[in-house]
Amino acid sequence: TQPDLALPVGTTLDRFILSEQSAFPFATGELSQLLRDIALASKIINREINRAGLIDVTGATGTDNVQGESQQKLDVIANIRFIRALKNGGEVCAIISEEEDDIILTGNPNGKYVVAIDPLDGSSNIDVNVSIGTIFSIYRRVSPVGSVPTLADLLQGGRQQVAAGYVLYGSSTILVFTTGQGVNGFTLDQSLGEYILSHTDIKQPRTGSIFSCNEGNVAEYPDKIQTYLNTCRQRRMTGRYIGSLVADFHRNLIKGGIYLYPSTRKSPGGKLRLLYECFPMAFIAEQAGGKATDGRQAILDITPTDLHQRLVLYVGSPDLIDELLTTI
Ligand code: AHM
Ligand code: MG
Repeated sequence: TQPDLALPVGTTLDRFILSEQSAFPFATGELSQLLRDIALASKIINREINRAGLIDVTGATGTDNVQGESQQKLDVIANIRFIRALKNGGEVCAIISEEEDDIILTGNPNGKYVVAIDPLDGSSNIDVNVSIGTIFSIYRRVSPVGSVPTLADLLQGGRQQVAAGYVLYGSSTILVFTTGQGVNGFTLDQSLGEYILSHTDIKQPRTGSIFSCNEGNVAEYPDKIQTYLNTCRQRRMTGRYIGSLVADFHRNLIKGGIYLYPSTRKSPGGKLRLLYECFPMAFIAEQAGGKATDGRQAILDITPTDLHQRLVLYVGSPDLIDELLTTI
């Protein structure tokens, strides 16, 4: 049967995923299950974030937290939760997480997929009730199913992503993802515990009036970037910077704008991580009509060499990125 590609606002995430899957007659449903696993883990994290101030107070919820683990920082809890969900799900053979140095083998050598994840991004905002996020990227493994996964499975390059997304734990919680057929957003209805389609086929405005960067670092940015930022100010564009990539990206995706994380003295090659920050955001941006570049080439065309490689990132509305590229 023909899939219903234009599902209405109000559709549940599960129904949406099933519908996308039916567009591929030979799909086994494993990717669908994987997306559902990530969604479930994110709901658990969402719950933990919402009462973060309480779990941190020793004794307020008992000495152990809900996972039966001693009280731990939220980013560690998020890491544990996502890895557990991906291990239990069975579809994933290997994971790279911002929180761990090496590839994590899930113990499912028959899993067809590998995942790169930043379980809780925006660490400086975690303890102060400001928006934070989860970022994920999914690849089909290149090593034979049943064998031990290798580095090559995770270093395939951004164009090989089969899906990517983020969860923004903000004034409401929203899951935004793409499987290469456009970008859709699902707002968490807390009373139902369900993600509900709220933003269909998201398109980034061609241009916009927002620029986002850490202004405290401006003196360290390359001269040409400083020149570009001066132009933004002269035009009276709006400066907005949360310091959580997911939140800054999401706002600019919806309203139109540009996000910049240039090189600084502390991070000469850029700060953001290629595998679980830049690649997934670049995939989503391109699917929404936006652009992502390091100033030299499209982020998705960069060949990764290292699991935790860092990169300069400029991402946003296509006209603003084009203009930046003519300046630098
Ligand atoms: P993190 O992964 O340690 O949280 O760092 C990534 C974050 C991004 O969310 C955000 O865009 C950036 O770092 C902010 O960096 P800065 O505080 O240098 O402006
Ligand atoms: Mg991060």
